Amino acid sequence: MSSTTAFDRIAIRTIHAACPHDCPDTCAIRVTVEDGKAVKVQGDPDHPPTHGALCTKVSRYPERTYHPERVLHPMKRVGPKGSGQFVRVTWEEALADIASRLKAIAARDPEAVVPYSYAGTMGLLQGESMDRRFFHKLGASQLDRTICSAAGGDALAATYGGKVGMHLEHYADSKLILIWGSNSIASNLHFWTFAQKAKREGAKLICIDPRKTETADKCHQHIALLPGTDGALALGLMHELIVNDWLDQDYIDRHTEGWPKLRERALQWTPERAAEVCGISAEEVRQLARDYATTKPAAIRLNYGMQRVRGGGNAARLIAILPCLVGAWRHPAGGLLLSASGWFPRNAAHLQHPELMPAKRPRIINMSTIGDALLEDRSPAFGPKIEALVVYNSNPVAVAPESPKVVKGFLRDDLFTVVLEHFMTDTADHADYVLPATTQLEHLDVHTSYGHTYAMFNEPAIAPLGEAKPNTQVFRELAEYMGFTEPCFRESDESIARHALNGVDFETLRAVGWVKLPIADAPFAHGGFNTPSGKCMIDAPGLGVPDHVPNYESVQSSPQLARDYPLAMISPPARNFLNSTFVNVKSLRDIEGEPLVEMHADDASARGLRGGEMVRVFNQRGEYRCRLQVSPRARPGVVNGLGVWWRKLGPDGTNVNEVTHQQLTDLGRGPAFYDCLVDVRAV
Ligand SMILES: Nc1nc2c(c(=O)[nH]1)N[C@H]1C(S)=C(S)[C@@H](COP(=O)(O)OP(=O)(O)OC[C@H]3O[C@@H](n4cnc5c(=O)[nH]c(N)nc54)[C@H](O)[C@@H]3O)O[C@H]1N2
Ligand SMILES: Nc1nc2c(c(=O)[nH]1)N[C@H]1C(S)=C(S)[C@@H](COP(=O)(O)OP(=O)(O)OC[C@H]3O[C@@H](n4cnc5c(=O)[nH]c(N)nc54)[C@H](O)[C@@H]3O)O[C@H]1N2
Ligand code: SF4
Ligand SMILES: [Mo]
Repeated sequence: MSSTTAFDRIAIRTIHAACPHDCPDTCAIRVTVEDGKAVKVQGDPDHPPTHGALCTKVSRYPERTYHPERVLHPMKRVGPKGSGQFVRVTWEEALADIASRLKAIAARDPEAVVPYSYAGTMGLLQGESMDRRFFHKLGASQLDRTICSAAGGDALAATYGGKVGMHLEHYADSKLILIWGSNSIASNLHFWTFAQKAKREGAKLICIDPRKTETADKCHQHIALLPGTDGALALGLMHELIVNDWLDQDYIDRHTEGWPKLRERALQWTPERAAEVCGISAEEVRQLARDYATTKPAAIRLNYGMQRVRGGGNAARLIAILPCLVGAWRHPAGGLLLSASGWFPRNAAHLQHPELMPAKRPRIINMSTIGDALLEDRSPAFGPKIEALVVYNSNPVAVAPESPKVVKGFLRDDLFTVVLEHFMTDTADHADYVLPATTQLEHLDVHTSYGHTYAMFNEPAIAPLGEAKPNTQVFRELAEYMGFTEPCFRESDESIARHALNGVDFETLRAVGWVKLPIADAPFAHGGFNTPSGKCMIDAPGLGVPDHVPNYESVQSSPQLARDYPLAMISPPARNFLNSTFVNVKSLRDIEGEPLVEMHADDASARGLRGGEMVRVFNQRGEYRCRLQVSPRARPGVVNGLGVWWRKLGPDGTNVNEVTHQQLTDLGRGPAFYDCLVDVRAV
């Protein structure tokens, strides 16, 4: 690791960094450091996909890093669970006690220990290296990291053989772009720049989203379908491609498998039928099909917003098949992008050392049902009761579905909880130990991206603040306290970084800050998908052909529930937060204002609501309070509860996940956050 003195010798320097957040863009950053202090972060204008612009959130990174409430030393709980009362302790005291508690639990059953982490940082080092080695060696339960993208990810794997798709830059040359389940201006800003270029060159932009987002405002057309009906829309489009003879039969014959079976199914989805399910007009389905079939090159930017429902996997498969049916892949500016992460040659064997795991593989706990899991007793089906939880890079008390159960689990007195954090989040409040973590400015890392195809390097810009340590260092030291003697527990961050990606020249990566992966401009122009046959699998082994699957909570699946709670609620990200990160940065929180729910004027007047008042959003699981905004951004029948606020910063100490549920998606066992019925009343 770099030392403080090395930084201090030079008064002003600029350092290559990469944005660590769970955002498709993975921006290249230049950090200006003056006398050991980071004074400015700027986008790096030389980085082709992100070209020198940072979003508002990350422009405030120094404000977040030097925030007066940063956790800067280890802390031990003294008050009751969840009270947030802690005292300062030394690292030695904290690590020795944590190790002895984990040893005692592991001696009974190591599977009673569960790691809980997600993409607070997407770095390969701070997110999936020493930590994984540690839990593998311990024999702890494995964590299935499903909370964001599992349904769509598995859909891409089944269809294309991996999370692969178009190059970001080529969207600039598309003539039609379907922005599908994505609020790009908020969550994928650098894609939007390329879409704008295309628009200036005459491309048509169509947004498919239940919410009239700021992105929808700037597209030529907005199709406001009901949540969880994207599969029906895709089938309706296929119907039109077939009956109008708009298929690229040559591409289908050469590069796909299983079309005849899906063709039969699609023929049953007339525009009228699809339109009724989607809550749109048949003419919208017909026109969209005509645009998609007759404009070339046509590109789809799919995002994870559309797969957080019961049928999210099937819907993503159906949409991923569309570019094959019209031969859109033949052109570099045609095709689809949901995630590019599968293009990166991650060296998981070196990063994670899976061979450290016991021969009998430990059980797998699904992070999306952590509420239920924490409340389970030992049983033959479940295994041991969870006795210890080590949380890092995640804030489950705020972000996991059905928080009444998550909170109850975290409040268990017989649960030992360690949280590695920058701040006292809702989750950290429930810890037995809070350990101070470094931010991206303070540690070294290597990054992949899910929105572009450049490997990225992050050089530490400043020395760790206070007593903060990188996640890698915490697990390195904890391994020593546990008595783990394998040499991999002594490997330095720099050495891990050198081995993190196969076939990417480390010296270039470090010197330039990024390396572009060698991927063909039109990667599937001649087939060559990542599947065993090289074909796009319309009929995927073990899954059959995809179909529309209605939401768990819908008129079709649960008519009584739909009478009791007639509003479908989605809870997409707020523009100025990143999931629950940045909610405590005042300048950004001031822009967002306060937790709110958007509702269409008709739904409001039917409930005697005028807008501006405090309301209860409720269902059979719970209720939370927030401000009502009567807004044209909401379509009739759907309410939008924005952002993942910190519970303790909400008006009643809860947030939107108070009402979401833990039922899982059809593929990937992910959460169905946007498959949720509620009603709303004045407080
Ligand atoms: N500013 C900001 N940027 C972010 C994030 C953030 O919190 N804030 N989150 C990051 C994360 S974790 C991720 S996973 C990525 C991707 O993040 P996503 O969660 O995909 O983010 P959005 O682009 O907002 O896309 C969600 C959009 O899908 C819409 N939607 C909801 N239900 C449906 C549906 O059933 N069908 C369709 N067609 N649309 C639906 C929502 O109204 C919303 O506009 O973005 C990342 N970027
Ligand atoms: N209702 C509803 N719920 C949702 C969503 C939704 O759209 N609606 N979106 C879902 C999605 S897409 C996702 S991805 C999840 C995201 O959920 P999480 O992965 O939990 O993401 P964040 O809320 O951003 O919390 C990340 C935490 O990691 C910490 N962190 C960052 N860097 C580091 C580091 O280097 N070391 C350590 N130790 N900690 C660090 C940050 O301080 C932050 O508190 O939320 C999901 N929850
Ligand atoms: S959050 Fe996204 S847009 Fe903002 S700086 Fe990071 S990668 Fe770029
Ligand atoms: Mo996510």
